[in-house]
Amino acid sequence: MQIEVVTLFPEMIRQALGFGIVGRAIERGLVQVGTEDPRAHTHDVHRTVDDRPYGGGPGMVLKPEPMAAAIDAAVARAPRGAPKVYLSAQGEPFSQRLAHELAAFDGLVLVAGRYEGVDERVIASRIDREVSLGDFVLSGGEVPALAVIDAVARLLPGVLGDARSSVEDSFSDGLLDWPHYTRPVQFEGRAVPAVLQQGNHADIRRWRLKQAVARTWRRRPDLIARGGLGREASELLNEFLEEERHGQHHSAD
Ligand code: 4H6
Repeated sequence: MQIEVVTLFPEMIRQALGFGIVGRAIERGLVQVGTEDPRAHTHDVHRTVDDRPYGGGPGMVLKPEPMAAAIDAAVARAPRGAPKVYLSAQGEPFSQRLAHELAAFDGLVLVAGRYEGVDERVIASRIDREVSLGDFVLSGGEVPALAVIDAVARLLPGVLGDARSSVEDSFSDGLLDWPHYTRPVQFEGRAVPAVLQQGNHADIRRWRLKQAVARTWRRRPDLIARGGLGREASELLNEFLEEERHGQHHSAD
């Protein structure tokens, strides 16, 4: 997949992508990431990319001409049909589902805003989807663009080993992950749960599903309402709620 990022801080993108799973995917040529700097598309001595907002108020707006030219240059390098995505708090919520959708394309053009954002006419003429990482404000769209690149890259064939790809399915089933433990068996007075030490794989599978369901119930009840639990998950949630009713509390759950 070829990803182009339109950004006033190309180094921020390049630097961050040198590490870990995504860094390896780029080294192996499974993902290519290019950047396009709107400042390279200015023509005045000051290389001006921003201007005061019509209607007044604080802050500055990214001028349309350099942004549009930078997007056009990025699109010209990207594969045909690559969706143009603008990262902003006004966008549709990003999700694992959207990551899968974007991973199905051969390319992606990500547009990162700065200042108060991009002139709306550029969004109207050149952007296919406006996407938000969540209900919070950042000083630029680069970090969200990096998050989208990471989430999409790990879905591409060959980027994760087979064993790891199936772990991603544990979110695709709509639940939060279960807790993880490694050695030592005792750490600061806390033991690894006995069921994990005993090594009965059927028991371990049920325990993990129950932990995942209980955690999701406590932390993200919206996910349970939306997803509708499977039969086994429903049974395990009832077991958990029953135990909770009888006062067997586990503070970390
Ligand atoms: C577009 C428009 C994404 C991008 C305005 C971007 C949060 C998210 C940005 C801005 C972002 C998100 C610039 C407005 C700085 C505030 C960059 N913030 N901002 N939730 N900021 O995905 O001032």
